[in-house]
Amino acid sequence: LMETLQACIAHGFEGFSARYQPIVDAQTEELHGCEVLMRWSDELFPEGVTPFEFIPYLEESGLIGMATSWLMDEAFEKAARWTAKDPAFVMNINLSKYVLDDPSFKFRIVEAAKSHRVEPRNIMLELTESGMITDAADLGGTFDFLRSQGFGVAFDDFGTGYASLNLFRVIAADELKVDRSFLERITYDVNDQRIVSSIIDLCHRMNLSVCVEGVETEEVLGVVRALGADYIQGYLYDRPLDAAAFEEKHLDGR
Ligand code: G
Ligand code: G
Ligand code: G
Ligand code: MN
Ligand code: NA
Repeated sequence: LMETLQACIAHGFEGFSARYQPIVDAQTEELHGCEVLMRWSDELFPEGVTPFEFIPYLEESGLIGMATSWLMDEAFEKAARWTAKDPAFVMNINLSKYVLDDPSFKFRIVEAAKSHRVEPRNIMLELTESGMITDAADLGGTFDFLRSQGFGVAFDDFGTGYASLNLFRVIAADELKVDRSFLERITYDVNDQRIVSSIIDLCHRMNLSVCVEGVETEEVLGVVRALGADYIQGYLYDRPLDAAAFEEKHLDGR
């Protein structure tokens, strides 16, 4: 796997692609933006390789920075087009903690936005909670810089890792994404409802908006909406789509 990944990257990111999943406003169900997700396929692995399998390889080998940089160019070009149609459109992109180990990567983000003529306020940088445990204080400085440039910052997969509430003290953020595991029993488990409700209240008190991920049914939508979620992402609206399909289905007529 590692060798094939390396070869594909050396050949201009062969087999790499971007998928875009809509994020909607919880109250109006109108389009708010999207999350861009990396995909990779190769004929040597006919069953497909999920990001859960190949991203750790990219991280361990130090190739994640190059791959993320490639994805940014791919995605920011689309973001420029989509924000022209809808100025409030926000594109979320995932940053592994490892890409930020490279102190120059933050400048690459600024440069990518400039060269594609995307306003930083239309970009939300997602950092997975598990990536924040070790160097939260260092990351705080990096994210302060990115926020000072106008980018939004989101805590991703919240609730699954080992991060403590200290996170809220050392990293200033704009959004929190509740991990989809909290939705599995949310329609009947009062405990899970209270947890999600409390996360939402905490965020609102700290001036963060809340995106709930993994909403698959109207029933779950009803519950998370009642609990006060701001944004919804999930198969109820759509799966991650290629750019052309996303644009046609979700931005047509804008
Ligand atoms: O798209 P999917 O749900 O299968 O993604 C699985 C995991 O891979 C998610 O945790 C997601 O955050 C991660 N992922 C997808 N694209 C990227 C990316 O470009 N960079 C990083 N670091 N993680 C990504
Ligand atoms: O308006 P301001 O920039 O302060 O808000 C930042 C984010 O925090 C907004 O995206 C908004 O969704 C969220 N927010 C803050 N307080 C509340 C609240 O009481 N209710 C809701 N629904 N969202 C809030
Ligand atoms: O970056 P993050 O770990 O949040 O990645 C989101 C992942 O969740 C994506 O890989 C996407 O494919 C997946 N996903 C998005 N919506 C749903 C959903 O409604 N159900 C399930 N099972 N997965 C989802
Ligand atoms: Mn994410
Ligand atoms: Na997540």
